[in-house]
Amino acid sequence: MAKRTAFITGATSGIGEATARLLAKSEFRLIICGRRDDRLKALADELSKQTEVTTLSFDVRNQPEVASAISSLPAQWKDIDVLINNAGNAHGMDPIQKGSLTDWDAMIDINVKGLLYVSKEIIPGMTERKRGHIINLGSIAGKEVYPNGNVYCASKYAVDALTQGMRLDLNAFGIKVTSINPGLVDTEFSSVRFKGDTARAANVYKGMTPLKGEDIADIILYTLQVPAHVVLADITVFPTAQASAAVVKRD
Ligand code: NDP
Ligand code: 8X3
Repeated sequence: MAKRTAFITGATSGIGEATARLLAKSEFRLIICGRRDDRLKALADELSKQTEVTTLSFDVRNQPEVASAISSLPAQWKDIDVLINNAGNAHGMDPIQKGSLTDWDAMIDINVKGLLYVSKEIIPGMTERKRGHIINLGSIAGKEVYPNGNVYCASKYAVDALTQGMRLDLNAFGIKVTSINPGLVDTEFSSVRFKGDTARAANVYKGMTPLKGEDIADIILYTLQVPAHVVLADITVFPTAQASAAVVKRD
């Protein structure tokens, strides 16, 4: 069977990188994306021993850059079967009265507008071909607001709304839309959120066993392998030690 083409944003670390590694071993050829070109190239070199891989380096915040990068794909890469909208981060964790405008802009621009800019380029091919699968990385933060989560939570609530909107609007075209909403996953996420403060980042996972990027990659692969008549619409996944956004059992 011909391999499906999967387009993964945020493939330079964490969940996106783990997903690229796992999909490369299965029935997928990959378009991997991120801003850190050195990491993209290294990952492409490694995974191209297993499948066909191409890279696209762009900032999801920059709409003309997104459009030009995706339209630069050669003909043999244009028919994208699977879009994994994974690029995103939290920036800061302050109470609303002390929040930074720069952090707020980053989260809205990357997590919400960036996801839209990428989707805008890829959805028309899917509607034309009347098939495709979009997987959006939401979060438990898009299902429950927690203290000091304010704008990050708002950005992930927006992702949840966009996922539902995509599912409704793309239903007529036979396109599957899935939302994956993890709790705590040990990636570069906390170190980005706390601006390189590695001690503060490590503290997020102290005394408990968090999920790994590979755990989410396993779920993504499963979601992509269910029969054509099945769609996993909305998945929330916690580490066993977590019961809600704010309730975590720690030793
Ligand atoms: P990482 O920080 O490890 O990875 C984030 C990825 O997003 C990187 O590959 C980064 O690539 C990319 N990215 C960030 N900003 C931009 C940008 N402006 N333009 C293009 N790419 C960008 O975090 P995770 O793997 O944990 O996060 C992946 C997704 O999972 C995010 O949407 C996050 O919100 C979500 N999530 C994470 C959870 C967690 O606890 N870790 C839990 C729930 C959801 P580069 O810097 O090279 O551009
Ligand atoms: C990341 C998980 O709990 O830090 O989306 O918001 S959390």
